[in-house]
Amino acid sequence: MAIMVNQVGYEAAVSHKKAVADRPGSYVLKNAAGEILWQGQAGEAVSDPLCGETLYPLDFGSVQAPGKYHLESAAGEKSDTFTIDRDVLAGVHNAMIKALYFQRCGCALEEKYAGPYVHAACHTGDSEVYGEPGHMLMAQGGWHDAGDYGRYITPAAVTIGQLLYAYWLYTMAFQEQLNIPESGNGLPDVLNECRYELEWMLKMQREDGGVYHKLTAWSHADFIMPQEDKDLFYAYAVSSLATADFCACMALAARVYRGSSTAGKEEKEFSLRLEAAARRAWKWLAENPEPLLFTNPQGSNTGEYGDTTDADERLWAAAEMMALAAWLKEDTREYREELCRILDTGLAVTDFGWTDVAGFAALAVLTDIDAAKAAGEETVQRLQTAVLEEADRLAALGEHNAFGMAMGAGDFCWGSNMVVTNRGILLALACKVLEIQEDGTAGRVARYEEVMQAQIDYLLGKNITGYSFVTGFGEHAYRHPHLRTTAADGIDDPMAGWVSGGPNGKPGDELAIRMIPAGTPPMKCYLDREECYSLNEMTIYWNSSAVFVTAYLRQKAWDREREQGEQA
Ligand code: 9MR
Ligand code: ZN
Repeated sequence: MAIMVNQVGYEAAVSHKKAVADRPGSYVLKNAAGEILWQGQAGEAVSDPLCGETLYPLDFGSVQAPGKYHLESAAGEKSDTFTIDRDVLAGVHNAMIKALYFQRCGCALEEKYAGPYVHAACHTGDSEVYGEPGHMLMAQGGWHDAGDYGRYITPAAVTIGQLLYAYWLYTMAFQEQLNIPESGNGLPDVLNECRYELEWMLKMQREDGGVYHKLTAWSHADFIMPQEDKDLFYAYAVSSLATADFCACMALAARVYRGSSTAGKEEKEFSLRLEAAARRAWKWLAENPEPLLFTNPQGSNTGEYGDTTDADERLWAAAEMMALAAWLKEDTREYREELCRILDTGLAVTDFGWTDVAGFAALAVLTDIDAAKAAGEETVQRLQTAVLEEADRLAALGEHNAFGMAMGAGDFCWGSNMVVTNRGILLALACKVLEIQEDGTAGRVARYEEVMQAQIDYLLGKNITGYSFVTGFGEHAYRHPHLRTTAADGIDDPMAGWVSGGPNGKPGDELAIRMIPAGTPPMKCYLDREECYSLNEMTIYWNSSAVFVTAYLRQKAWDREREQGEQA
């Protein structure tokens, strides 16, 4: 790919419209009729450490007219086509949420909602508590985690956390109906879809409050449809990781479902169930202060989602319990003490992945006035400082590569696309902090937003592979996710809206190891091959992370339009 663009497109009113080319010289922007709307020189050469090429940035931010365009070099090389329009991210944003519906387990997918991607109800049987033969658990439901059919608490909690915060902060971006079974019931569909997962999570809690780490078979199924997978599923050991994430997630959901402007009697009842579950989990955590981590039993190959510490999970739980208690005007002391105790150990509070969830504690405290009051000024300042320092570090990374993105060469790990979008979440939170501080430096917000835009541009095609990393979106969207249903359903195209894990500098599957020569620059370590689970799987939490960032960008574009309207 000689000219790399965001293949979905650029928001008309936003001035960050950038591409990258591999040749210097002059370029034009043409519409479908061949008319030239912009002409300019590529910027100075950048020796890019992420992909190992010398590249030349293009900036056509002055073009605002809606339309379908491509970029063209003097030698006649063309980019993929893309759109410039208002709310250009709407389609991909909604598809990334709707994709979760296709992961629903325990129910049939009907043509009305699923189009051609129908299947009969899957995994309808009871599961056995691992190590307790005959002790059965009725834990049907939830979303398949990824390309496999397992369901795991810690990534589930992160997915729900990202979606609920995105909804809570950028509600306008969640107004469209998604054609899921609950659509039209008065509740935003993102809350309907999340409820499907939350109902399953509730079933994973033991009577004493502890939460089973995961529900999977002993080994991953072959590439078969889910209803054909008849393996026995096990509920594996209770862990403090799962219990703390569960606690946080339930406390947050209790607040969001009850506090949502559309909440009716049913949502209130649901919220009370979530709250009770959160309290039981909290009690378990208090009674079990030692880390209870998780490792797979020998010989089992389903996901582990292991961790070396549960401090960040306990921190998130304390923050959400504190926020909930503050919202209910209850005593928050117990939660604040735990929050401060863990913060005092000096752990970082800027990540939003399943290994490190501490960033969610910062989200909880910094996005809610009552929670901030409960935390106290000192803690608020400490969290704000940490968030802004990290945002500055990320923004600075953008100055050292041709894509303007907050990535270093070492950041391209398994699921690197989540690193890309989770950094977008951190930058969004930093913008919120600046807004609260009423920091007059609008330039700082603009800089963070520019980097957020670069993260999304990358995801949608402005990268060295030339692929858009979201199925169904872009002229060259990847088409072969490591996803069992897609592999087995006999349909050519995968369903739209799945974010690929993306380039992985340390490939971890057989085919990728064989095909990618050692020393390949990290952004080039990608293959659009179904077999490559370490490069091209999809997961619920890679989608939710991207949804957060598209929600921010959509909402900001509207805010800007409104401000401009008011000024006019
Ligand atoms: O997303 C996970 C990635 O960060 C890890 O490096 C990898 C290996 O442990 O596991 C990934 O998670 C997989 C999970 O274990 C099972 N479901 C599919 C997930 C995505 O590949
Ligand atoms: Zn299933």
